[in-house]
Amino acid sequence: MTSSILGQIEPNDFLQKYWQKKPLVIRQAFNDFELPVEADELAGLALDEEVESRIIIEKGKIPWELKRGPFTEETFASLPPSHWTLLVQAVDHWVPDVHHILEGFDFLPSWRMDDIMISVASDGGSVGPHFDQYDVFLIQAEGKRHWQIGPVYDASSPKLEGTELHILSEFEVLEEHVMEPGDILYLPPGVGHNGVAVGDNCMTISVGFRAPSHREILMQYTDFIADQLPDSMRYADSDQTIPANKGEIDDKALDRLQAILREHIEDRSKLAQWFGHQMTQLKHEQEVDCQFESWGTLLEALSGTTLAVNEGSRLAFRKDNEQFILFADGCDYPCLESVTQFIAMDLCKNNVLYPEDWENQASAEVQTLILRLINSGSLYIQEMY
Ligand SMILES: [Mn+2]
Repeated sequence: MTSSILGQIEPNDFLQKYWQKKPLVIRQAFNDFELPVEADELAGLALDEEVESRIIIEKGKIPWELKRGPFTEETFASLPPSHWTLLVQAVDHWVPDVHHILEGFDFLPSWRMDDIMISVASDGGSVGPHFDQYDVFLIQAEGKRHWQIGPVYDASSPKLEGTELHILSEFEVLEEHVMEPGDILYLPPGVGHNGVAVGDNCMTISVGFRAPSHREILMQYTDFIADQLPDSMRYADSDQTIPANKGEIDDKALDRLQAILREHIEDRSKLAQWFGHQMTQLKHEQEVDCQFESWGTLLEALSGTTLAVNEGSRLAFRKDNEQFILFADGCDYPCLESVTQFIAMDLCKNNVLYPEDWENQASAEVQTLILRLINSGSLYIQEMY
């Protein structure tokens, strides 16, 4: 499943006509779609306390009852015969085959991608008509789902009372589609949608995209900047003249304030640093297989292996005239040499390194980079196949 998930559609066409603009149904998007995870395996994950999961029962103790995992065998045994949905978050972190689905999304920046959520529903199962704040590709993996698609909704749209879920109380249906295994529905942010399982074993894989809100961008970036500033840097007005009225906040005062704001906001290298950290930040603690004290000890362990990016890891890089930084799981790795930069870009693109990348006398910088990425859990040693 390494080709694009857009099927017959050219990625360029998709970006111009549909991305963030309008819904799209892609029939049989994969050449030969294989189920990347079994429903039983998802139920198993929902028993694990490290995994975030939910069950939604339409006719539960209350309408649209929401239960939060981890669950037990008894939870599943006590479910009604129909109209329930199990949702498991970040399945790509736990199941490598699910992670590989992301490879089909090479036409978008990887740092825009969020974790993969998978839902399994019994006949009639649904989470109700709603909208999301982000773009989502809904891949039908098993069974059938009947989708109703509506117009764009927002925070002011009326919601159903008496449930924790955000369900639209008024939902207008503009389009309807029945999705079968291998079909994909793309929805831009805000588009109302309602998917109802047709028959049991309805599995839908949802690939969502991260988009920080303006609020988050402003708050987090200014926090990041503010943490680096000494208290001694102050509003200064050595050019002050006698005010016409001592109570007036004049244009010059605002100019001085704007100059301060601009000075910090226009620092693109700081902006890149903050954004790289932010977009590669992990939601789950990384498991580190083994630590190596030196390149020598690592090299022994590397014989006959490749190095793979951890399925839970997030990588990105930023290069401009002044610097090259690799970001991995919220850490930054400045790369000065072109060979190190090449390795960093290769990792971002292909998620794997081969022996030729470190054999033949890797430079000290390459050695340090690989060693640090392994010791922090961003890379792991993979048996050669
Ligand atoms: Mn949704």
